[in-house]
Amino acid sequence: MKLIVAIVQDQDAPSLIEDLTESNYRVTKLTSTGGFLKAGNTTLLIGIDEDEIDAVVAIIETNCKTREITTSLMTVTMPGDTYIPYPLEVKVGGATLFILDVEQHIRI
Ligand code: 2BA
Repeated sequence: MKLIVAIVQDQDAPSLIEDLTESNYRVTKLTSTGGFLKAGNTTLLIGIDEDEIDAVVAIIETNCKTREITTSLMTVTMPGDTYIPYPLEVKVGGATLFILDVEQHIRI
C-alpha cells in the first residue's frame, strides 16, 4: 500500500476531493500552512494500492492549477526605519506530492 501526501491550493481542494471520492478513493483533508507564503493550503492523505498511483495522480493533475500569486511578503526599509510592503510575484505549483510506502494499514 502507498500513502500520497498531496499539498494543494485551497481553491482546488473541493473539486479534487469530490473527484477522488466519486472514484472510490478514501481521502483525509488537513488544513495546512505553507512555510514560505505563510498562507493556508490543503494537505490530503490518500491511502491507495500501488497500482492506483497513476490514476490518482491523473485526477490531481486534472483538478490542480499552477497560479501566479502576488504577495507583499517582502518589505523595503525606508529612511526613518519605516517598512513598506514590496509586492512579490510567486508561482505556486498545482500540487506537491510525496508518495510513501505504508508498512501496515489497519481498519478497525
Ligand atoms: P509555501 O511554502 O507557502 O510556498 C509557496 C510557493 O512559494 C512555492 O510553491 C514556491 O513557488 C515558492 N517558494 C517556496 N519556498 C521558496 C523559497 N525559499 N524561495 C523562493 N520561492 C519559494 P510550491 O513549490 O508549489 O509549493 C506549494 C506549497 O507546497 C508550499 O507552500 C508548501 O506548503 C508545500 N511544499 C512545497 N515543497 C515542499 C517540500 N519540499 N516539503 C514540504 N512542503 C512543501
